[in-house]
Amino acid sequence: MPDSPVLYVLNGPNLNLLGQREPEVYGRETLADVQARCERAAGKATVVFRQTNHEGELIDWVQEAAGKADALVLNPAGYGHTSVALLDALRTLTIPVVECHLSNPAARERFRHRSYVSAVAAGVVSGFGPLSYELAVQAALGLAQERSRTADRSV
Ligand code: DHK
Repeated sequence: MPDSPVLYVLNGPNLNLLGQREPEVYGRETLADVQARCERAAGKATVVFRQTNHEGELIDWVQEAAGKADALVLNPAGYGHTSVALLDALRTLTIPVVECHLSNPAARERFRHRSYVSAVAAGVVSGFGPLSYELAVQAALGLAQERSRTADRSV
């Protein structure tokens, strides 16, 4: 891993509405606030932080991350519960993927209990509001660092 690793933080549909959308579930912070938290938590790492409402665009970014990122934090939002195509894209990655949710889907409606992303994620952080993102960033960078140490040892 380079001195300044690159971390992709990708966000799925409706997360652009954070702060206004169901604040009792998702809180009052905006996506810009969450981005600032991620950048703070990432320290010297470069954070590429994006949001889209479009499944194909999210998949394009996952594919882009394969060549450019050392780790990925993903809040797939609703697509996590539905998208086999997103799962297939994630399966092509060799970098660590950390799934992240503001709410705790396991404590919500049944249809939110299944996550296609969890099948390929190194781990899941959920239920801590915007703090979930900070924890996910720390975990993703920690995993990337361990991975590069292991790779160094094998040469
Ligand atoms: C965000 C969403 O938009 C929902 O579709 C997921 C997730 C939960 C979150 O908690 O961040 O079910």
